[in-house]
Amino acid sequence: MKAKFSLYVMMLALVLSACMNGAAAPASAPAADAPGYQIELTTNPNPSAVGDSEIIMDVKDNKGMPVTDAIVRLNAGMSGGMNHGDINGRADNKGGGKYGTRLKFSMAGEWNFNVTIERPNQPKFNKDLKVMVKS
Ligand SMILES: [Cu+2]
Repeated sequence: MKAKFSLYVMMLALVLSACMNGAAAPASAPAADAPGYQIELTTNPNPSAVGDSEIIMDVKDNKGMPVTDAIVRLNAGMSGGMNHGDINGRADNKGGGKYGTRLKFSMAGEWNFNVTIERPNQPKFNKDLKVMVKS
């Protein structure tokens, strides 16, 4: 009985540490000389809900002008490091500074989007954005 219990605790600890490893993956901070970008992330449906969702990112430069020549990549996961599989990839350039992709929210709660912006002759820019997903 006691042995069984401690085995259970050990397994739980393993699962938890697996989650923590995910959380510890550092969201790289933007380089000091990186240009500022404004990224407005919206979902469709809005408010966000569990299930398939469209993700739209409206990217503007630090003067408020639409950024149309970027490669925008996303890495999405639940805050707190729960593992829901790899959700990452390149968003489609929809024109006019809008970039979009689709994904499936598998669980309600806070999700983190790590957004990377790459442009010709510009330092890579990286930002975390939070989305609250309802059940
Ligand atoms: Cu979760």
